[in-house]
Amino acid sequence: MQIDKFNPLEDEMIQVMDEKGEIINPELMPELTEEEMLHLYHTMRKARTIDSVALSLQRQGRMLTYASNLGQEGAQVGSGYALKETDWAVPAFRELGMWLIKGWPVEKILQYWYGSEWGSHMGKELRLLPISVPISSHFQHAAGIALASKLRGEKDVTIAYTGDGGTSQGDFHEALNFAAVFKTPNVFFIQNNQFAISVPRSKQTASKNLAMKAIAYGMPGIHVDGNDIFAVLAVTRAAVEYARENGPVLIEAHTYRMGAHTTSDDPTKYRTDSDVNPWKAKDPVLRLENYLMKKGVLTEEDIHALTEPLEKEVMDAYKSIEFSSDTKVEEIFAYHYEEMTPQLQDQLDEYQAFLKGAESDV
Ligand SMILES: Cc1ncc(C[n+]2csc(CCOP(=O)(O)OP(=O)(O)O)c2C)c(N)n1
Repeated sequence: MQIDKFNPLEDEMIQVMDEKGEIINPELMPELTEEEMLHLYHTMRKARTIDSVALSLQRQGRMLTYASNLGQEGAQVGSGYALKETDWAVPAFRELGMWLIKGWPVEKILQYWYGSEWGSHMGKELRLLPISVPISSHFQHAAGIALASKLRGEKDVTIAYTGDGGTSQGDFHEALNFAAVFKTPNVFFIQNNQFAISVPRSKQTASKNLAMKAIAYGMPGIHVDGNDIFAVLAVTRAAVEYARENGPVLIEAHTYRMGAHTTSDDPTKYRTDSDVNPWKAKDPVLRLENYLMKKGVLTEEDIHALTEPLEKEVMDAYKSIEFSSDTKVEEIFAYHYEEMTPQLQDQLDEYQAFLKGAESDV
């Protein structure tokens, strides 16, 4: 696929597989063995299982706030699978499928949402940055990491994720501008799930699509069906290879957040069943399931047989970290920089002085 030939102004969206799992664009079908396809399917099912277990634990009061990924697994797993092991990934907070592909262990993911700082200690070798809740601020980090890779001649690509809401943030535009000027090896990946909490995509921008933002910065922009894992993989693979040699690419993956924004949100306040229902037929997991069943590599029995072991795996992972939240406040200051910045040191000193004061008050 020639990534720089796509014209986002024409408002087309790249698809490989339709809603019934039929391949409609065979020339774009990514090269994958059957084993790899089953691995992608398994990872999407694992993501879905983590979501449902975490929601249930949160409702039982055993988990803090949780952000659901339901319906976005195709965009997450497909894009993550396009990366080489040494490529960097810089997520927002709704990238579960990509985290699994990158190798962030299930127990660590659950530990993060459980509220323990230790969940974010994923080790340097994964080349995965911790969750970033401040919207799009991490786009600046992604541009910086890619510039560093380029200056060191390492040929690694840095992919950064945000939602449609994140594209309204100044950091998003600054990072894209910087990356295009310095031709950094970045892929900027927007999961357009149609909402930023209750604010619909139509209130973020008057542009026809988000991919066309790339044109103003001077980089290729591609619009892809985010619920079609083959299309997402094909587009992201091509974008990653383009970025490795030439400079940044912007991808908009068109998807839908089927669940609530987080466990503190009630989406019935701002959307109805008739908004959500049409997206059920576009479900990325069902779509891949249909394809694999037609191909004869997956049966109804296989599909059901996965449910219990996955639930057990996720629940066991959770039990291994439940009650592990003994983070000391000092650890929060110590982790993010190799050497603590003067500002952080000031804050830590203030905190320790406060503790001393509190002790002497007793
Ligand atoms: C800088 C900043 N402003 C506001 C918020 C509060 N906030 C948390 S999530 C969110 C919406 C994000 O929407 P989007 O980027 O579309 O991602 P999605 O949640 O849909 O995955 C907002 C406004 C924040 N975390 N950071």
